[in-house]
Amino acid sequence: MAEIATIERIGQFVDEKVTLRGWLFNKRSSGKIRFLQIRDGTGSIQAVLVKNEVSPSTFAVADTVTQESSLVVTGVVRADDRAVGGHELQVSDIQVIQVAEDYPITPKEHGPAFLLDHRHLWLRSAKQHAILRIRSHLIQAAREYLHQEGFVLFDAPILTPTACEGTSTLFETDYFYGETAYLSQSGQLYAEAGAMALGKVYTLGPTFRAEKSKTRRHLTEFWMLEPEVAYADLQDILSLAEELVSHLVNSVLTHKSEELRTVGRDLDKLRLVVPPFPRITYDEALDLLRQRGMAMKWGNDFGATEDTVLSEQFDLPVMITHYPVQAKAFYMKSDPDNPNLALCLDMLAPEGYGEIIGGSQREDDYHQLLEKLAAHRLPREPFEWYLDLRRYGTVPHAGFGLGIERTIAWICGIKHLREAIPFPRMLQRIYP
Ligand code: NSS
Repeated sequence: MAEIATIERIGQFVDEKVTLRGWLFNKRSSGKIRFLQIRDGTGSIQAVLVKNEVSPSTFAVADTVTQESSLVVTGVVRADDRAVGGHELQVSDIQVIQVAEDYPITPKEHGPAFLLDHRHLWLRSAKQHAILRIRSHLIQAAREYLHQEGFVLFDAPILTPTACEGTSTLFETDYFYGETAYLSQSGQLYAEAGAMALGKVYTLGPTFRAEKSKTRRHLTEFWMLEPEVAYADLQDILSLAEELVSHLVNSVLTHKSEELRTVGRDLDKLRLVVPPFPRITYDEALDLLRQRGMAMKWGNDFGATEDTVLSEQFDLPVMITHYPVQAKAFYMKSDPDNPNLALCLDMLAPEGYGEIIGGSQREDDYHQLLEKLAAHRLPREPFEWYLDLRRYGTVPHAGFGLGIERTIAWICGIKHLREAIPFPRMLQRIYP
């Protein structure tokens, strides 16, 4: 019996006989040789069958087997510089588990709607496979980084009684006894309770926004990483944000360079992502926009167009601080030097990718927070627990949320968020 190997680790088995368990990706033939491109989830490899070296029945399999048929292939691993990945498998035996029906996704071009309808199969394509491996690595790297920095994982609820990021994008559902529950827009408010209990915490989970916008940057279900720190101010989390983001980029560059090449990313652009990141205020950003002929009234938040233009001005992610309070959420602390400004930050990824982080120092004063709730027309009662955090040992604290899919889209250089999550949920899509 040959040892069961994975393509990822095939280099450890040069000149040894191994068994690979996978699927047929592609095939071609040339005279008395058959080339099967096999993928096994960890990578892909070319398996070579030579007519005189295998049994006639094994050789015949190569001619009948179809794209995405499941196969168990045994052979000797050969190092070969010309082969993709540097290795080939010289096949001695093939066991067909299932001959696949006509596979809908062929090597020819397909439109996005077709691919999204077949997302459950599209995941197997080389580019999608690479993006999802980068996603897995990025989340792992974020967890490890925060763990090393002394953060405690703190899981926030998904079903909540209140809004966090405004009432216009809430998904509503009936709860028991006539109550209404909302799908969480952000774990932040709960992370604040966590920070008061544990000091430094983070949440990582799915969040929901009933966004009616049909843009390439909006999902209705997306994942957010939210660190929250007690005894921290805006400056502290600006530093945390740039350290975290540069660590993530560097970690993907180090460990997932092959995948980045598969998605066609310009690695040199990513290598530039080293702190310090440029920091500008909202007013300075407004000036930059005006210089580029984009008239914007002071007081409004930047939209996708403004974010794109701003982020094209920098090679590094840029952090924009001190937005007008009226443009931002109720929980943000106002700047004591200018109460019209919020102590907040947005981080915009370069190359036109736009916002990947939103965060702030939090309003820690009980009376100020009451006023802010009223100004945003939010009811007081469901926020009583949140007000308690200001009644019992309130301290300055701050945090931010990093959008996982936006960060992946930027790092992978893909235009649309729908490829950065296994099953995207968008305005007009909940299938498959
Ligand atoms: O709305 S945010 O700007 N901020 C918050 O939710 C804070 N409560 C986070 C915090 O301070 N703990 O969203 C944060 C990030 C934003 O920068 C995007 O990267 C991402 O979450 N985000 C989204 N990604 C995909 N689709 C949608 N609709 C979306 N909305 C925000």
